[in-house]
Amino acid sequence: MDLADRAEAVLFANHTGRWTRPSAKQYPHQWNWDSGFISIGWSLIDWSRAELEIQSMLEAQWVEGMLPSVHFDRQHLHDYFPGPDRWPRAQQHVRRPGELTSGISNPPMLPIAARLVGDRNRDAQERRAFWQRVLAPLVESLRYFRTDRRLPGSPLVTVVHPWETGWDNSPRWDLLHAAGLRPKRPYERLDTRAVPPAQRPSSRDYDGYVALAEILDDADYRLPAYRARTPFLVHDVVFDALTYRAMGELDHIAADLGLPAPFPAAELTEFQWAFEEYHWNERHRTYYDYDCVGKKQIETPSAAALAALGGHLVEDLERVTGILEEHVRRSGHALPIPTVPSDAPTFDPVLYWRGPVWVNVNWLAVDGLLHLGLEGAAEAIREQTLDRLDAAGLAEYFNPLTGAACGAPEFSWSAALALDFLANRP
Ligand code: 2M8
Repeated sequence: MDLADRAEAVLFANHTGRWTRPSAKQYPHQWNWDSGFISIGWSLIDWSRAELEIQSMLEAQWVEGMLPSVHFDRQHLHDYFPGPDRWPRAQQHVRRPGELTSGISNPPMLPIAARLVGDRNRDAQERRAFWQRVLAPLVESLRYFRTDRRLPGSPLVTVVHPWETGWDNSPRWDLLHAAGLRPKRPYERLDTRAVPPAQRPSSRDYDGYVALAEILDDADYRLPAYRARTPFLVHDVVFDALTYRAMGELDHIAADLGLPAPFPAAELTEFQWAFEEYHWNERHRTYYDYDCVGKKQIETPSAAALAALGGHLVEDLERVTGILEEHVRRSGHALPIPTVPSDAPTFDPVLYWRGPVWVNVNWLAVDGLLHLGLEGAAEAIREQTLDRLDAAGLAEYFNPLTGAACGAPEFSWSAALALDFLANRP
């Protein structure tokens, strides 16, 4: 079977009837940013499933507007840790009775996907009907960041948990280690049953994740109460960049429907200025995350600044080529882009978000480079990513030194984005 057929087969196999699991064994529920990427893949082969993917995620929305990171499947509550019992108060926030969710959000890929999925439907009536159905809840999901996730003096999103960023154990979040948090309730991990422990976060990481979830739940997910007790509050460069893009995409959808812009231009400009102020580092000439507790940038080498190009708010070509060249040089000129440059002391070729190649990171970088007109660089990354997938399979992530598949096999966003890469070849 060729790569496109294999990718389609993965999506069909992981589809539950309501949504698409990231992987059958390791991640048996619906994940928010995964569903964004996955719907982009579906839009190429079965448009109605792309719409269903987005609608199903919207069914997990909170009364405050938040779209949670995980939408649980009741049939698999014993197959994944942490389940909804670790987010008990979260269940009172869910708008639709009966839905079960986590208590944190995820990078807003869903509004971006809604734009791309809509654009792929050539029937203008169907496209508009879809956009009419999803626009209001998607706008609410971004407004939530403004109303419930802002710290005084900054319009950027305050992210409360490494799981919220999607880059769980990235060295970007190692500041959590210093806090030495331990959960109150004992717990048992399930993630190392199917994937080797050397490819998964450490016990110390999990202690921190579970303890932060407890603090969040005790605070009933309200930022002021959480802020008083947590060591972890960040402005994530990828999250902020995608939020900026998401606002613009929803403005585009609203304009198409003849509605006023939900996010006025002044708001986008204010966000862009703050992005520059908090994230740009003149000395290292790159974009870093910002630690809102320690009130300083987190100067950790990673591919985050490249993934952030998918947010379409970095326009300075000199900066972009500098960041890309530096990352590639530090990684022995190998492509696709690893999550951490291979010469960094924190680099580990198989350890999850601490070095391996991830398809979504490369997809975001390619999308951003194309937006800036840097076709040559974009095509090189796209072709190398497709070669990797073709040779090693549609796995969750890859060892950048050997090309070997790591993590869960038959991973949905790897399949979905492979389809998109193939469709976008010149
Ligand atoms: C991973 O995160 C979950 C927790 O949300 C986990 O490790 O169990 C991350 O790779 C995240 O980015 C992804 O959305 C999720 C599902 O694929 O798995």
